[in-house]
Amino acid sequence: MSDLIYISFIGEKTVGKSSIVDSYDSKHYNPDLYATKRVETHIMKNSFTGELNVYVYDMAGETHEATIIALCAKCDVIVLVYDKTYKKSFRKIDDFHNIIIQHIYPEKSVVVLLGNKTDDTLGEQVNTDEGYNKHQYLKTDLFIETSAKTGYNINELFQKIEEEVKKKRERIIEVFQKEETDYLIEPQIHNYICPCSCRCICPSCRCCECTLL
Ligand SMILES: Nc1nc2c(ncn2[C@@H]2O[C@H](COP(=O)(O)OP(=O)(O)O)[C@@H](O)[C@H]2O)c(=O)[nH]1
Ligand SMILES: [Mg+2]
Repeated sequence: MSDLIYISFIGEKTVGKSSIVDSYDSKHYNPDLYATKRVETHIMKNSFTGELNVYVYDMAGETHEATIIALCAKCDVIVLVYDKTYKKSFRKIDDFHNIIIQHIYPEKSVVVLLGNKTDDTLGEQVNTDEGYNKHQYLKTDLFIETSAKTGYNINELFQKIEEEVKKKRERIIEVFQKEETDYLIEPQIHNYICPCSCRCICPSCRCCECTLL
């Protein structure tokens, strides 16, 4: 099992995707970031357990749908970002969600809804309840509000992502192990022994093509 977490940040331009990653990575806010011109990648050491590396794709606001699809297939985590001070970016979340939901595995992928710029309370156009309702409506795994500017909830974001990824990975292993166990005990449940000399204990495989079956 890979110890890398692949994360994509998706959202309208200027919602703060690069600033969130930068704020976590460098531990300070840089108001002079250049606009992302293409898909950017950052490799960061997770600062909580130190066990997991976080690999972030920061997408430009106008990233082509095909690029989003290709990256979604690869990612463990998709963070859908909107700007709390810009209603249009919140509405756009539905479009992005529509694209990604068709191209991810819900059992494997963690989808996060993130409202950024909590520090700008005067400019707020999307309140916490609206964000939370959208999270419930879209059934995203996590909902969080952050400020890349003040650092509010930035560490918590990555911590929660890591916890959620671990949970999903453990669940996949559990299901896989259960399926293996079920397969092994199934013949005993049926209490089946092939009447010919092949000693097959599976009633459905027809491995011996026994004419007595
Ligand atoms: N007030 C405030 N401004 C922010 C915050 N995060 C980003 N910005 C500003 O929003 C603008 C766009 O940020 P950027 O990270 O480039 O957005 P991106 O296009 O989504 O990557 C920049 O001027 C940032 O300084 C935040 O949490 N609060
Ligand atoms: Mg950017």
